[in-house]
Amino acid sequence: MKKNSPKARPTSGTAETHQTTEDRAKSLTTNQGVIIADDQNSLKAGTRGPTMLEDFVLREKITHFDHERIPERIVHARGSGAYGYFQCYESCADITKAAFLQDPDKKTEVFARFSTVAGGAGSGDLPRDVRGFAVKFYTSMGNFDLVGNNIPVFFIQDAIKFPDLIHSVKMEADRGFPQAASAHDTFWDFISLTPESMHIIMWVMSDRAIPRSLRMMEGFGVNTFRLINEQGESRFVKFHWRPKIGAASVLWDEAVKINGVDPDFHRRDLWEAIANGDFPEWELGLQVFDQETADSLDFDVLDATKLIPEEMIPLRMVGKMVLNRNPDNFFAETEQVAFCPGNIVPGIDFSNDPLLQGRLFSYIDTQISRLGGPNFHQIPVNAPRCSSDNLQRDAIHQMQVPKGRVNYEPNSLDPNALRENPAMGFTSFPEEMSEAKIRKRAETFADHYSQARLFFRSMTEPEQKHIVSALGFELGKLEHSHVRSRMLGHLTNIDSNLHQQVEEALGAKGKAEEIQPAVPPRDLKESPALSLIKKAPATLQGRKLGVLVTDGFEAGLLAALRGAAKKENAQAVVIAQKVGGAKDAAGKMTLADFAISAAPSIFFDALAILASEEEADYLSTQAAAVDWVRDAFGHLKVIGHTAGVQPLFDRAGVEPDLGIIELGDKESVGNFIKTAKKGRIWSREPKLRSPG
Ligand code: HDE
Repeated sequence: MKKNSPKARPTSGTAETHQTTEDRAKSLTTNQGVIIADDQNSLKAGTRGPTMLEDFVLREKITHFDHERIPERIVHARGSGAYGYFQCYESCADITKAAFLQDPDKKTEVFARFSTVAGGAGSGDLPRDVRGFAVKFYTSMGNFDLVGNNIPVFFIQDAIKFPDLIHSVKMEADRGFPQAASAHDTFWDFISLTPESMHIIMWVMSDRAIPRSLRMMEGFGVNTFRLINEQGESRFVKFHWRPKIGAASVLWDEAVKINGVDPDFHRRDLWEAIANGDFPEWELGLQVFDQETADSLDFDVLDATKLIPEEMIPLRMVGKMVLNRNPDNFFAETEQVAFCPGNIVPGIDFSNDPLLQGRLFSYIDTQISRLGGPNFHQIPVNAPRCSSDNLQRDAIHQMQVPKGRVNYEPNSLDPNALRENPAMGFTSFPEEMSEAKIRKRAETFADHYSQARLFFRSMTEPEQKHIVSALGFELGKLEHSHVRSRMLGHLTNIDSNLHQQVEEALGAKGKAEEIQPAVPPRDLKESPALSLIKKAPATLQGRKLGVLVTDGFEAGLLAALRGAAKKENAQAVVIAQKVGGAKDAAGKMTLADFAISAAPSIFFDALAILASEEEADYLSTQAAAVDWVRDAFGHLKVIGHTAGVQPLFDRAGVEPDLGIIELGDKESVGNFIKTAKKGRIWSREPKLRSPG
């Protein structure tokens, strides 16, 4: 065994770190394979002289570094990804011949990437924004990319408006701000002139746009697709992902603070969950319907600003996706993954949704400039796992060495040449077409308010209040009052209650511009499935419990909390004033996971304070501890506490309610966990926060 020294070897008394090896295979080399003897010093004319141009080791290293970045995605630049598998529950042969939906014993590898839309690659994880939810299925019949979002509808109906939408939401053209934020004039100017966006505006102003975790997001294919079975029968389909541990969001005040303290909050959470073996899981649900049903709906299924309420067409749960492997290299995999809604497999086909049709062109085109040429499918994360070969040749970044003379077809020189396969190959559904070639929006796309109203009215009261607050914040930031007035006009068409509350929040009574709807909005039957709160499961699974301990705390209580959290598949995190830990009542030291300054209560779903009376008094004089408790209370979290914390609670403005639970015996721990499983104490909110 040759020697490999990880230790520092100072040279000539100047103390730069040299870690050396005698093993050829473990040696640093240039890209040409030349072994590097010294990676700490460039070649100079004398120790204090100028650097020599001939230093190919230095020049190669710096040149490569200079080109390390590739153009970031124009949208969805900030993302986090992971590998896993998809497994169907039963054969779906009745509706599709897609290979990955046939055999429940078979696992299909997947790569999923979640993203924000508007911010750059280095922006924070918690802006108010739509989240991308893209999944690449490496199926035995080719790659299928389900490139969706965490919101089931979109801003626009026709792809031709996408560049305008994105220009309006991105940093304003002259000033270069705001980054990753919709609260500015150009966005609302565009939106207020685009009535079709009103439905998604309700969604992005709701808590859906500030998810608690990427693991707690629903996903949607948004556009309508087709499923085709072996008999060639076609049905329409809407794709849905449902997180096994339930969907959940943070509050706006939390989002703002999390973005400051830990801009990687979502990325870290996904990475750590997978690294800890707590694999995130989603179920795939299909809304399947035939042409006749599509014709009977009072909206157009080709219009991506509309959803089909689950109460109308229930989801058929067909399988699950488990993410169980972090990428080895962020750039090579998460950055270079190239999704394309045009990547479909036999058994799936497109609809004529004009948004989808435009997307089919856009993604390949963008990958060519982002990844430098048309061979991006050869990058390992993008390569199909089944055999794939054709006669496309050459081009920049060609990694393969195709053999032989025949690079055309038909041909007769090569007896083993690749051939068409009509029986197994992809064929498009032969939909009849007979209309005029025309640049015109379908009249069936004209109802822009009914589903916006449906969404708002299907929310619980706290959810409605959050929509009002968000609109108050966003519209309150506008410099141009005519844009605000125009938006208020749209809100009148959505719901008069909503409109009044936002007017109130803005102090803009009577300022709404009159907006004539193209089609008068209708009252639709409420859809409880649209509300996160109404369907939130009582669970702590995948959640975090923050336990603040001081010197003199009861070790038994901490053990009971840890045990209870484990039983619920939650993580208990110990926080002390100092990261060195705290001594329990018996004088034994318990290590802390974090000091209080590094673990504000915004990181946790429920909190417990285990303090001796004396130390609780002291905590009440410490701003970090007071903020910790004030935020926990303000964010409506369940707080367990030992006796004697009243001075701390007084300073933090904590008032007793059903979420403030004294901890002492085992039963109290059980009660604390049971209450925490229900989530936030919504009844506390009206006392603390009004939408304005
Ligand atoms: Fe995208 N979108 N999009 N989009 N989209 C891109 O492709 C585009 C739309 C979505 O993690 C780009 O590779 C057009 C709807 C996700 O890598 C680009 C239109 C939905 C991702 C593009 C839409 C999406 C993208 C930028 C309107 C939900 C990130 C980088 C017609 C169903 C994928 C890239 C990843 C990325 C174009 C609308 C989802 C420019 C033209 C609707 C999740 O090609």
